[in-house]
Amino acid sequence: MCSQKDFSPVKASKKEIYGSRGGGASNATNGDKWSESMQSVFELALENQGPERTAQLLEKLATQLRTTPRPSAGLTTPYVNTIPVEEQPEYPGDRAIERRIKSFIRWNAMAMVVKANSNTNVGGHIASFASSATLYEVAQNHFFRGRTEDFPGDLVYFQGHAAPGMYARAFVEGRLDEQQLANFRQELAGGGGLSSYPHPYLMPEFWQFPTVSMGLGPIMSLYQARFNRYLQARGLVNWKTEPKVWAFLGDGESDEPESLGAITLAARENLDNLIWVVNCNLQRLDGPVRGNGKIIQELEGLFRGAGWNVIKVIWGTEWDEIIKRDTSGLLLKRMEECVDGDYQKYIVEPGSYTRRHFFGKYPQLLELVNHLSDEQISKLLRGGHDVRKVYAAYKAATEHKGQPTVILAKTVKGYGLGEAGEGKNISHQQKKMNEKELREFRKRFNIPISDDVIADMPFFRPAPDSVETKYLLEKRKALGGFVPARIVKPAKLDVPKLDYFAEFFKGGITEISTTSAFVRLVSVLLKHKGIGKNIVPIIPDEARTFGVDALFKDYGIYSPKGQLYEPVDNNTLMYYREAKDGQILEEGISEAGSMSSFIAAGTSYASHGVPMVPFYIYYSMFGPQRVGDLFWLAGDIRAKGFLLGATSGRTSLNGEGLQHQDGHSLLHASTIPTCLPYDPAFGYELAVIVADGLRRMYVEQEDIFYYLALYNENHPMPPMPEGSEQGILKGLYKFKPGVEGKKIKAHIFGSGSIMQSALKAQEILAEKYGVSADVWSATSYKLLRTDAIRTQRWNMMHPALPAKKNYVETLLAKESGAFVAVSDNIRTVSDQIAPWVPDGLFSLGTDGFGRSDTRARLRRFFGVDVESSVIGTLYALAGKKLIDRKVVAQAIKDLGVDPEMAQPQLV
Ligand SMILES: Cc1ncc(C[n+]2csc(CCOP(=O)(O)OP(=O)(O)O)c2C)c(N)n1
Ligand SMILES: [Mg+2]
Repeated sequence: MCSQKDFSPVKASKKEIYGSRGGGASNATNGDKWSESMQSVFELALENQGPERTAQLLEKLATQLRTTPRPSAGLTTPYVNTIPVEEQPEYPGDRAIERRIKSFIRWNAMAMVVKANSNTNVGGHIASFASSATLYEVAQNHFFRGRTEDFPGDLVYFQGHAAPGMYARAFVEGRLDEQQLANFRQELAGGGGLSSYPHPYLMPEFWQFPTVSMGLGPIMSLYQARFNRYLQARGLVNWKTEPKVWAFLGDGESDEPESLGAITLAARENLDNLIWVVNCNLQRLDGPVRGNGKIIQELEGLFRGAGWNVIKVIWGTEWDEIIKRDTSGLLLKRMEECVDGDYQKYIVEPGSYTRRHFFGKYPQLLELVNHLSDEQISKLLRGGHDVRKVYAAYKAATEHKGQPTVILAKTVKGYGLGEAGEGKNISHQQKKMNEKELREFRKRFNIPISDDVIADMPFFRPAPDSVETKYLLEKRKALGGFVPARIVKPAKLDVPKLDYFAEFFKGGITEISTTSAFVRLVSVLLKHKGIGKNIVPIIPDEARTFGVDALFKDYGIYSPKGQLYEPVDNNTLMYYREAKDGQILEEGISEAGSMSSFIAAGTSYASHGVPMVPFYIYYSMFGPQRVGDLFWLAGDIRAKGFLLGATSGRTSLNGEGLQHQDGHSLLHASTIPTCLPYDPAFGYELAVIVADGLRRMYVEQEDIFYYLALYNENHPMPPMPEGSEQGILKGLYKFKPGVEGKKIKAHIFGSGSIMQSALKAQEILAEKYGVSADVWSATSYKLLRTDAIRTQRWNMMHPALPAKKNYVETLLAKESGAFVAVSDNIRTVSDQIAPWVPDGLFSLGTDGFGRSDTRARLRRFFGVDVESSVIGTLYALAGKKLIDRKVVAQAIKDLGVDPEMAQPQLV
């Protein structure tokens, strides 16, 4: 216990404000002294004032600390590098050679964009890569590991707008040729070109992850890192070394909810296989990201609060000495009080401005830079441009255990572009450079291009036997190969044949919904010897809604921690069972997270050579409407698997109302080129579609995915009509012919639950109105349309040859009468095939906002119930003059439909 006499707090000099992080003179010993001093004050207070008063005093001090004008005080550290100089490792590479390589890459990246824009207006970005070249080059020379025989390769999410830099490197590596570079953003040009951004769909051997829609790269990388853990936990991979997942994102990109919305998951699940690098150039497209604040400090607070390891890389090596020499603490004060808007200005203005405004605010600080010229001041590097600082951060990040790491690297947008756009608000859009600017760029980066050709912006690749080429190739070889590279070794799955699903073809005695049929189908698949283990059921907190909870007990919910508690319902059949090797991904309430898991699982065949079959079942309204950009991305990234939009249909999900009742996801899904949307009415259709999907995706290796609308209305499940498989898959087949012997002929196309309206309407039409209506099951209007437009294009381009008929035309060639479609979706879904139906198609559908009521009332309101289907068919027949209009009027009366009833509002 200390006595009053013993109490002699160490006198701290101001420079110790930097603590052990300042990179200056302060060190761990001083930090210990501070800690000792505070401990002794604490003990003294306890002794003299007692615990209550001591608590009050401490609370008062803590309040003072919290109100210190610094964002998220308590969660942020001083505005200096996280890794102190003393802890900085030696740089393992040859900095001079690496700088030359980087300069060549910088030049080529700039040249390809400027060249492309000199004779076209295809756009492109220079400034993003200019700011992040060092961040990528350090990783390329020392960290990114390529795929080898026994290592799957690190998975790298490159910032989309930095793509020219990745092409430029691949060119210097000898992987791309001049022609490809010259055709940047001109993919349809002769000889082939390069896609604007990372698109595996367009460059399937190069890019792995689409990232340019901001926010998607970050969230996908996070779920990818988690999926890697899932694969390991389930014993599906056996990696000697675990791959890292790297994601590079912009500081502006951090504004996207997808970027930050799931970061707690990474900490909760201890994803130390995940490293994010935020390129903090302080700018986004229009201007500063946080002109009036500090994006680095704001992000540090957020990530630290979320449980991440945060490494700030703010100042370059030249600053070390200046920081060290500041004994007043004023330099840190100045660094902290300047906002990002100020820092941007220091880049654009000459060194004299920085001297006057930054250092000059406190005259003492001027002394720190008296020995530097204005020019030297203007060249004081930010940390993200200093390979030694970046290397230190990457090394620490790759070695860090137990937490994901985020590196916040401060850079300059458009670094090296000088007058043409360095640090300017317009720099994001900059894609032209005049000859003077090109010369300056060449001089600054020492590019060996002569005066007479500089205006043509030739690409520059060092000779194969040059020091630079040898160095660069050796580095990549040592790290396992080139990155990015998408290497797919086709691996077939032993998928079940159609007869495995025999139980679905027999029909059922009890009435069930297609959702229940699906849950049964998945449980059957999970038991399959060939692919059971490859199935990944994904669910966002709706398992009990759809009956997926039946799988909890047998398959378990994946949790890296297992189950640390006894579940409240462990005496029930469907208890909430979490397990370290659980097969189900229960994502909580996050459709974006669930889609990211779907994508990670659906691309596992490419990322890891381990094909997985995701079945993501969710509330259909919260599918493409909610996270449509991720659906679109699933196409780009060549994901495989099944998306199940359950509780589909504007009127089948009764009671839930406007924000739940979905009548348009099928249309959304139809817009994705590699998505096959289906609207099955019966269990056997579901089985045929899933069986064929498994074959196409996992045996034939087609890069496609499925969207299936599922309904929650129970109805009879009939046996499969013989020979209907092909029709089911193509999108239309005759399910139940109308009664024979009637003069008037009609056809009703039904889908999903509303097939029941069509079937009952068929009976009424025959009994009361003398109409024989065939009922067809329309399983996919999109696929019918795709077939039709393909045929149409062929016919248009081959006018001299006999015209081909599309599937719809062929199927309906011998049919006559009126054609009517009825579904629980907006009419545009069925109208997709109208041009090819003989004499047109009359669609009934659920256009308009849903509302809460019973199915019966909703279906009457929207006009898709039995009665409306009868009236619609008669009306279509009257339109073709096959019956008299009076019959329609009579039917409206007979069937008790109020012609003046309220209508869904449509504007
Ligand atoms: C979802 C989405 N919204 C908008 C854009 C358009 N956009 C392209 S780049 C950009 C600014 C990016 O700023 P930042 O993330 O800071 O990247 P930097 O180029 O500064 O590295 C914007 C808004 C986009 N690509 N994606
Ligand atoms: Mg930025």
